[in-house]
Amino acid sequence: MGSDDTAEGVDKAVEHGPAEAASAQSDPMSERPAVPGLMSDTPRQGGTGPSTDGRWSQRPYDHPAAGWGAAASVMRVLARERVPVKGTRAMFDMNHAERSYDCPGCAWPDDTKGLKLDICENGIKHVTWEMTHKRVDREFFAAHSVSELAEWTDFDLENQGRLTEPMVYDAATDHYVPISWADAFELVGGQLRALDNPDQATFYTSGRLGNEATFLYQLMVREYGTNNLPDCSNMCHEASGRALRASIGTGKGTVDLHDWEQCDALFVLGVNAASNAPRMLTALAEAYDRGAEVVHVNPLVEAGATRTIVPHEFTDMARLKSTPTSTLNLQVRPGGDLALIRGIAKVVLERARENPDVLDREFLESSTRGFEEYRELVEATSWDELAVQSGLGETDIRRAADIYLRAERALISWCLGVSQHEHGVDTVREIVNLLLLRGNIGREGAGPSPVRGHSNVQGNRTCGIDHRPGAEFLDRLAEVCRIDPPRAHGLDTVRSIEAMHAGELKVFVGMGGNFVRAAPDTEHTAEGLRRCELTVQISTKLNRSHLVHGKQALILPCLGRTELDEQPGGLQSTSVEDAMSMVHLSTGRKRPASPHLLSEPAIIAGMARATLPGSATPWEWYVEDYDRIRDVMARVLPGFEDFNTRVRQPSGFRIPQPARERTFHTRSGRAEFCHAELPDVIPDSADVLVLQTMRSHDQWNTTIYSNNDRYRGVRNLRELIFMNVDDMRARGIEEGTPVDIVATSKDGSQRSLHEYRAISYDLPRGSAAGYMPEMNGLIGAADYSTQSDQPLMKSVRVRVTPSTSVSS
Ligand SMILES: Nc1nc2c(c(=O)[nH]1)N[C@H]1C(S)=C(S)[C@@H](COP(=O)(O)OP(=O)(O)OC[C@H]3O[C@@H](n4cnc5c(=O)[nH]c(N)nc54)[C@H](O)[C@@H]3O)O[C@H]1N2
Ligand SMILES: Nc1nc2c(c(=O)[nH]1)N[C@H]1C(S)=C(S)[C@@H](COP(=O)(O)OP(=O)(O)OC[C@H]3O[C@@H](n4cnc5c(=O)[nH]c(N)nc54)[C@H](O)[C@@H]3O)O[C@H]1N2
Ligand SMILES: [Mo]
Repeated sequence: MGSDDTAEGVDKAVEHGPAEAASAQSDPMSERPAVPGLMSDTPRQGGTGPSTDGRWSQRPYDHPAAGWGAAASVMRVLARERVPVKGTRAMFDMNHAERSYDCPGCAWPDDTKGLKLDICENGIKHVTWEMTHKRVDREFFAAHSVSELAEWTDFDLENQGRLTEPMVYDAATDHYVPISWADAFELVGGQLRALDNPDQATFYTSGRLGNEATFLYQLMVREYGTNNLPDCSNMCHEASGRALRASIGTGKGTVDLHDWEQCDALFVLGVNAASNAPRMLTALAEAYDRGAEVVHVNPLVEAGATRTIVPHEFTDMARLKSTPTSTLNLQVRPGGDLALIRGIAKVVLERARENPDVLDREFLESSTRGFEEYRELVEATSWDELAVQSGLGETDIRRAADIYLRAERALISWCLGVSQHEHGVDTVREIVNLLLLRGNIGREGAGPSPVRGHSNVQGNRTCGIDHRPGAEFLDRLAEVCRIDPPRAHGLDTVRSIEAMHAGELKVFVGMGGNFVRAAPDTEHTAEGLRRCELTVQISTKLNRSHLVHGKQALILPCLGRTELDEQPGGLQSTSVEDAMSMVHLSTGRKRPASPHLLSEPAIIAGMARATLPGSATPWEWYVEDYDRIRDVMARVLPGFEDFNTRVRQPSGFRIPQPARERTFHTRSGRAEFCHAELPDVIPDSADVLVLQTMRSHDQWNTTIYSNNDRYRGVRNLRELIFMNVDDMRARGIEEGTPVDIVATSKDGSQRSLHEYRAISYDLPRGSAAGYMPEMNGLIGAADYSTQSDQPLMKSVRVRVTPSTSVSS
């Protein structure tokens, strides 16, 4: 089960010692708190990737992104999942053929021209991971106790294949044993009915859930009586949503792919496009080719920020022809984006003193509020401050400003590098401030463009997964669905974990995802889940969250997006919304992994009926034909009118985006300038580094495909920390040697990881980087943004020292 993926570019690598070298010492684990759910008997604390005794190596990657390395990696994955033929067909079906399914990977929109093969390496990996022929059945669970499985790596858990039937935890034997669907629903319903009040249960959503299931899920939860609807978005783009809502009256970006094709300047902040939104590479290369300027803002120069081989241009691949994807790379300090953007605004305002037409004065006057105050704030901010806080020199900021000013149409996009910080909301609002200055919103080729994560995370929010629902939405839900939804705000991800510890939560339902691994403070989250009376996981594959469970626990296996969903009304499709607000249908094409699987809507309906026996909602009738769910959604959700007809148009339909038409649904009816103070993002002590936790190229959030990170030149290693070489020297750390990492939380508590490999990397002094989810254990429960309640996954304050327990 070892890692069989080979990293491109490692042939010239200096090979370091085997990974075990660091672990061959007297047992340092004994003095450490055990990290629940991780491999307890081995010093390899991560325990997420495949076990390996292969040698690890790292060398800079100097090839263009995508290309044949990507193609070769895909072929290996297809072979591993034993689906070469179907896998190949699957990738041609995906996103394109009539009645096909939407890529369950990222939320980047499809190429609506429909002429090209809009697929990517990681999307294919993702689909084949779901399509595997391997199965986790009752014999598997009979053979392995939960305690035994808890010692397995996360890779090995998921690598067993697809779950096949509902299972319930049997405490007497410490095994999961089969349970009928009816009994499983009754167990959920019985527990929920028995709670003192509905707020003692929480209902998590991962961003994979289709819109129809989403709508039913939130309906069930609200009819039951709570708004406890935490979701992965609480860890992802919550900040973006809140900022955009405050600034322009809608929680989404305003642009679509056409705008990406029209802009003259494109700013890409905090995105690792080559790994996490590979289809964006095409847009970047096309932009460059037609003469648009592309600015990448990132502490790391990621692979997609230099050159790419356009993934679907097979002739380019054959000729190894690459296209540049950038005109300027700015290696900002972590959290320094706000200072950079303010610096650009400062130059814009400076120029406007000479030439007032630099500003879109008419737009500023007619459609915005708070401009003069913003001007004063920016002018009062010194270049020294901006330079220190951004980590960039004035010259670089001016270069970026020149690009912004030269552009008739500018588009700014961002992802987690912006949102997962203390000042994520202020930073996104500053991005909007800058756009407003030159009227770069609500016209072709211009606007804000958050790059969403999960394929339907945006649709989930649109369709009601929101722990802070608006009154208007609740009123319509009440009227159309004839329920009395609760009005008080519910719990998000961070607060759900708190409530578990306070004994206020008894039931956790996870609609997809891998909560214990995705959430911060792994040990603390695990303990919270263990305190629950019941944990329910609706999943496709076995993961850590099945093994870190409540007193009672259920695994409810569901159909994946690639699979045929047959109901009495015929073959069903579900709809999804991409990062640019396009809603379209997705229809599975493959025979289900097991005849005992139910669709997510069917599982929700089953739980709802058992929980709400007297409910007037026609749960079973909805599930017979999803058109019926869409008809109700059309009446509740603005922009979904005539849903069933419009979603069947060839590329679906776009949800109206008032801000795109320069209609701002803010209280003032205008776009609002934000006047945030420039945050101080520099730690007090020079000893402290700001650590970001990110994805490797070969993982999907908590799903690890291999221990390689091709574009960062890493092979066979995940327990690493990338550091600036001068920071290493200052701490007496040699290249590739083991280090201990101690994080200090906002509340003063400390968490640590031991024997991680220090790797020198081109990143700003004072910063460091490593992989999630291994490093989630460093992020304290108290470490979330007060602006967004998002865990601070991109700014963990750490001290790094050579490992004490190792004789070098
Ligand atoms: N293959 C694959 N695709 C995915 C995912 C996956 O795991 N695998 N996950 C999906 C999900 S849910 C999401 S949300 C997205 C995540 O997509 P990304 O946001 O690309 O995810 P990360 O790997 O966390 O990378 C964060 C990036 O931000 C940069 N960064 C860190 N701190 C800062 C900062 O302070 N300022 C700036 N400007 N940049 C910074 C990092 O160097 C890195 O390039 O991808 C989605 N797509
Ligand atoms: N330190 C740190 N932590 C992070 C982040 C970070 O950057 N740093 N990123 C955060 C972000 S942006 C996100 S979005 C979260 C991700 O958090 P989650 O969404 O909770 O995690 P995933 O790893 O995407 O979930 C994978 C599991 O989903 C299940 N699954 C897959 N497909 C389906 C399906 O079709 N239906 C159902 N019901 N289940 C399915 C499988 O069982 C699989 O094991 O992690 C967050 N955690
Ligand atoms: Mo995400």
